[in-house]
Amino acid sequence: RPQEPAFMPKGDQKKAFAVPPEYLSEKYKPIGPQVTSRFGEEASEQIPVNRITIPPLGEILELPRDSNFSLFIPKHRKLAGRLIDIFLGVRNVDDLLSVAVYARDRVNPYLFNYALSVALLHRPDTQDLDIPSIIHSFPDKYLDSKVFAKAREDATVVPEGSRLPIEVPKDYTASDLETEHRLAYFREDIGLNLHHWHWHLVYPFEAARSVVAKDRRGELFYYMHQQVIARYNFERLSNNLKRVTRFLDWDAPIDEAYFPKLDSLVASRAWPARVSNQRLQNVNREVDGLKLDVDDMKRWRDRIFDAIQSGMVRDRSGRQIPLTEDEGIDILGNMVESSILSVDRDFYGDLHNTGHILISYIHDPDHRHLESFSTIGDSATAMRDPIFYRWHAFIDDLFQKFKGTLPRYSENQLNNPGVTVQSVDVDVQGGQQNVLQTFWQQSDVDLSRGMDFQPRGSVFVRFTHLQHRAFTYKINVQSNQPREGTCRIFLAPKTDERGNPWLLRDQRLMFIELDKFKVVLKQGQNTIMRNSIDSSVTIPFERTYRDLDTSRPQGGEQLSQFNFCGCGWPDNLLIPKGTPEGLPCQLFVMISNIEGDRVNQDASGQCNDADSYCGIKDKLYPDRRSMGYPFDRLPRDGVDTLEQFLTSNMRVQDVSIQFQNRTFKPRN
Ligand code: CUO
Repeated sequence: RPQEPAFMPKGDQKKAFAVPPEYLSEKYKPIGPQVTSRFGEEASEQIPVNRITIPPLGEILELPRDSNFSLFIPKHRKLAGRLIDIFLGVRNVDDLLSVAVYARDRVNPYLFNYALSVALLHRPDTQDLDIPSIIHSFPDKYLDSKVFAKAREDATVVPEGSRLPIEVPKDYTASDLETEHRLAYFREDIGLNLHHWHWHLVYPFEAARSVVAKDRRGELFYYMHQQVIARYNFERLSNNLKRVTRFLDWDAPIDEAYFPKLDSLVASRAWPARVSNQRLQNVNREVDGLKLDVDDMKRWRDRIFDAIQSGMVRDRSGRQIPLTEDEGIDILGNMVESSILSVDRDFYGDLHNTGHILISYIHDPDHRHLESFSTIGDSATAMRDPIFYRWHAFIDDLFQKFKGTLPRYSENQLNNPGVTVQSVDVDVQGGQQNVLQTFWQQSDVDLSRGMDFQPRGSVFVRFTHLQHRAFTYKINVQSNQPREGTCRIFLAPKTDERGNPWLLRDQRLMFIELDKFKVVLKQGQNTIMRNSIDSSVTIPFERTYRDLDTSRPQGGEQLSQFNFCGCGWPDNLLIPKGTPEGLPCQLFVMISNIEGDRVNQDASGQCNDADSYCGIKDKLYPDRRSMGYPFDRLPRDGVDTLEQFLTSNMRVQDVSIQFQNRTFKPRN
């Protein structure tokens, strides 16, 4: 802190910018030469920065450098929008470099990083630029605050090469007295939080329309977060906890407490905690330009319920728009979140975002204690707090109420005549068939980018996360003619929290997507083999923690889409934890009819490998069906159980997830 300039590639610490003296911020101008030589003397290469007329930064500078920054706060969003416009508006990459260098030391670092990331993601001429992962820029949002003092000490005292990784204990935010702490390994998983940050970076709810209006973004907001809740509930059942309860009564005390034990290196403050039994309060914080009442949220909620019930929403001009089978969920997603695509943001409000804000200021709603927001107020940290899941369970239930009004899929809409899935098995590496295996694994991440060390050099932190053994699906399919199809794979617990068999109307909400891919079938017998690592839901571990991947090519196209490519469920959480005795589960496989699936486009290129939750950059969502199909709607009449739901192109296999309480040391 301050971090290195954002363009500086990893491992190239010998480069420095040759900055025009007037670009230095006011406090550094008098000592300009010393500051520029700070990096300059060690540099083998000077990168020239052109002198251009810098667009006025104006109100962007109103957010102090040492403040926290949140996209949920409209004032902060507006400032980010201004800076993004500036970054998008300059003529070429050289000018972008100039304005970025100029802004870097003047603008709030979080705001700067966010705006530059969005600009690099959307400028046609920066598609081949690589920017640091947020875990490297702001490791303080992802790691126990104790680590940083140790890291600084190590960097000063221990020569590079002799430094040992600093180990973060697996349980550092609470003890087992707190039952919710059983889920900490999931909520605080670094890859999970990186995925969430990237998802919201790729799908901002407010920016230029060309940036926001991505294909089916409202529906994807619903689906990605629905899967978060399904996966969280799966983890809860793995830990002998019942499904998460919706946060419904906004006047009642909130049972869940959360003490994040994160320090903001930028704001030099600890992230606020929430004790048990706090209640939502009206927020009135001049400093953030916020005046929001709990009653506002209640009005918006009631209007949204009315819209769902009547199947109609009204736009700003009072026109009635039907919530159709195909597009209703997209309209509703944008309305509930809300994004600028909402049909009427004044009338339907900003329900989901306001929930994040009110909860995040519960400890200091009128700023009398001069405290900032808590972790749920920032998409990089929101998933750490148990209340996040209660809030999103409520949001998801709104969407499910709407889905409950849609016609059920008929047998005809589900079947794929001529296709029979005969068997499904899972071969687990070095294990028993149909027994998935999970365990703890340790990995190392380099902190040196996000901290200002003298002398410099890598400092590694070792953290513990859930992992599973790689496995392969083996699916036998009979087809009466050559054809294509889409193979959809889901997993759910076999029984509810009491050990009772599910009604499908409940179990359908527990199905987590594991994979989805196109298959080409020949006439007769086919065997489909598919590796877990190729899942359409996940990105590989190396991409989540990018700098661990030493094999990646230096330059060229592969680097280009990092910010988009950073979106994807972390591979290490593909399979829920399970239990030591083996959690009984049902693996569901379906080969759907390609005629209802196909989207006509060329989806080849980079970052098309985690499309289920993230879509594909600059392309249509690659599956025409409703997201979550075939479990996104209530089962047809007369169908109570999964078995009754099955048509010949579907198959269910009993599997179990066995958790081994062992910790494996780092792979490198
Ligand atoms: Cu992702 Cu509430 O939307 O956090």
